[in-house]
Amino acid sequence: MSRLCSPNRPYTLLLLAILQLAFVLFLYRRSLSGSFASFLYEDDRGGRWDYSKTHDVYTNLSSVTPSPDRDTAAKCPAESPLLVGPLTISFQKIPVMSKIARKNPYVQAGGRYTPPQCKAQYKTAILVPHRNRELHLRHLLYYLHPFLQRQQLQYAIYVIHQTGNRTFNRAKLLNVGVREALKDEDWDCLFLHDVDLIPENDHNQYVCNERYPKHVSSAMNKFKYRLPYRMYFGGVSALTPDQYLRINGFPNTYWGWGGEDDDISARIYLAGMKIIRTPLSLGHYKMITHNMDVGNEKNEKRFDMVVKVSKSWRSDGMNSIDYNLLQREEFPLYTNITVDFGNNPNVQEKVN
Ligand code: BGN
Repeated sequence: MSRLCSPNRPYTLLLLAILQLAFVLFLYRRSLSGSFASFLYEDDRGGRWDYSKTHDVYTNLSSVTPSPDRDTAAKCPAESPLLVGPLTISFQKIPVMSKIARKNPYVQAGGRYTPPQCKAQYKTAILVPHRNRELHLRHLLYYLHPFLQRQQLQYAIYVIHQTGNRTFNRAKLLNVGVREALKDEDWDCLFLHDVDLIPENDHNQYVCNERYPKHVSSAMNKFKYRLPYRMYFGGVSALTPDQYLRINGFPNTYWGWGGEDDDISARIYLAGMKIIRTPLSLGHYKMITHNMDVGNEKNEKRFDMVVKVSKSWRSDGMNSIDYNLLQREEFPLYTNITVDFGNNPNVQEKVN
């Protein structure tokens, strides 16, 4: 048995593949009346990118100057002329917040931005669940602000911070972020973004697909720039507020690592939609390597929970969320939303 479990054994891989297949079939059996769950790739627009030739993430931004009359400025073009393609990304130096703010002079309090030279055609809110990852957050802000400005979007970055020592709950933090962000602005698109993932190509537009929820981080270096499995929906995803509400948001009951993204993926099909993905050539992301977080241990209940999603999704989500908002602060580079999910690490929430 121990030989079988060795990760190098071909039997183990075969067994994992069979388990994966059984899991996916089981998960989607109700929603798809027998047919196999499928997803779509967004139009590639012929892109084959050479990631060996990269550009500085701040390229072209010094040429951006405010239009003399903002009210009469023309609409921004459908594709920004500022885009450069693959970006140079390194995690060796950790930029300090004041330096990032200096490099992004047009970013306003709360991490908000409106293009100074043209009228944005699109409004995107970026929501980042967070706890104890300050260094990762600095990397993310350093890369994401210029990335989004080159796309000529109106945007804001929200960091939703879980206080206290209860087990981390990524999906519930995102529900909180969505509810709070929609109080500020009628956002066209919600980007749900892990703090440790940096986009590698600025043609990966941070806009939603009008028909389907989009999985954006389709090619992460951690998974050798491929999907780890067919229905993967983790990392970075994008939904319109309407799509988000159609799936009743994300589950509130996944405490700890894993499974919540599989629950969300299943919700999309259960609500009668499909997943659309950023093409692999464009959806390149670099992950900042790190150890498992303390307070975000693997959720041992996740397998049991995921198979019950067809029963739980209508009652566990945006319509059942309950939280104690402690603070909303407008920092120079982001809006910080601090939320308290309780303080007892030994008490797990009951799963319906
Ligand atoms: C999967 C996890 C995901 C995670 C990916 C990538 C589970 C639940 C299985 C029912 N899913 O295995 O949550 O994003 O790995 O790391 O563990």
